[in-house]
Amino acid sequence: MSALNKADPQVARIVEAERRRQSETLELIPSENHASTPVLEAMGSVLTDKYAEGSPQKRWYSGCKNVDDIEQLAIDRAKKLFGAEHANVQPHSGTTANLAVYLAALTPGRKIMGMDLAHGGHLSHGMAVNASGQFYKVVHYGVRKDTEMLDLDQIRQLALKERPDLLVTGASAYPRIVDFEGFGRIAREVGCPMLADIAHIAGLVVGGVHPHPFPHADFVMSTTHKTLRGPRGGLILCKKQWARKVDSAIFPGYQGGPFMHSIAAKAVAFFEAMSPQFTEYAKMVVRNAKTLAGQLTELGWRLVSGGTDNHLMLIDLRTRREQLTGEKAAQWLASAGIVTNKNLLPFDTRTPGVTSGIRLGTPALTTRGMGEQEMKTIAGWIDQILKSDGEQTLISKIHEGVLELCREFPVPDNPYQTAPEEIRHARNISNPRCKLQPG
Ligand code: DSN
Repeated sequence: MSALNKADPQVARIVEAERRRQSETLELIPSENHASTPVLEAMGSVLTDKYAEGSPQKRWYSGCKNVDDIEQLAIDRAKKLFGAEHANVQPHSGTTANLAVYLAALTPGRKIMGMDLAHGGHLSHGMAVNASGQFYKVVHYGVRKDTEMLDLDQIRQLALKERPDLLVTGASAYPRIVDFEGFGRIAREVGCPMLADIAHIAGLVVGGVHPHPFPHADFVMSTTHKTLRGPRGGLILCKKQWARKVDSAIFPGYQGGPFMHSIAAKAVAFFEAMSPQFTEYAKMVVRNAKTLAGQLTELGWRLVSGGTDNHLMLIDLRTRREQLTGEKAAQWLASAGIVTNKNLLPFDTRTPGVTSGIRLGTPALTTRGMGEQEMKTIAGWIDQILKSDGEQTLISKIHEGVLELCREFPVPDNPYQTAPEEIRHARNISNPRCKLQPG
């Protein structure tokens, strides 16, 4: 950052402040992670200078030889990593990727059926305030009130009644396995294509700790920066017959010039995710989440659906203190350096700005090399802060502990060299970079 420091110290200072904030806090927002330095280097490269509307070998502008090479490499790696027939690596974000799939699969006014945001779905699954809810008819499914889990029989009944033109699966706040095979059966029975949104769980899917959406889904979309630990961005994978429609939905449908620097960084992240270390990382993310969830439960906190199968969990704050809101809880935890987000619970009676829950996840802490012992410590801190009604002396004391833990587990330059001790041991990873061969 020395050039930036010299040229624009004002910006450099803010970037440095964010680097520090990340290194001195415990990041428990389940959609956040720490990308490796190789990913960051690709993001910060000269590829940002190039316009490249179109796709490899089919561009509108000259001078695309190198960006053709990088995009083709990213496409090939994405297809290999996810076992996909076709990949488009250009989406700028997950929401854009979802909208592009709708544009590819549907004409405006057709019907999508997706999970309600209030039950853990996503804005782009048909919320009225999102373009998806304005251009398409929408029917939402949710979780059962008694189990707080998806019930495929109920979803099937709704799908048979509503006859959607696209069935959308996947979530942003659902702590359980999504049964893509079961959803695929429903889509086939209804006679519509299926989209699996794996933005949250992509890293778990490629790490083999969540069932794969292929071959059940016609379209799979993801972000690249959550459990996949790449650069901020999106990705669409699909069956061959949808390839042309998906590509033209992205360009010229929704986007102009692709971000070639991001595409290069996606290529790096796909390469990293093919490594055995990444598989171990994905396993550890889930193991850590189960430990954190188990400990919170033991301490008396009710978790939505009773626990987790993936990287995230939702604490029902009302179980211990009726008046406690997600808004307050997240503020108290943040003052101790524990970063979470307020989140609606299924059937929540509070507003989205207040909420009765907080959402926690383990991808970023696992990248720092933390393991089960640290999860137990953090669960204890969360419990103490929430029970104390945000008592300041306690928060300050816990903040000291948080800083100490952060120093013990720094944000790694290259997470492939800082796997948890037990993983390093099990795999005898001395120089993981040497083991990474382009796939
Ligand atoms: N903002 C993302 C999340 O936190 O889950 C979803 O887009």
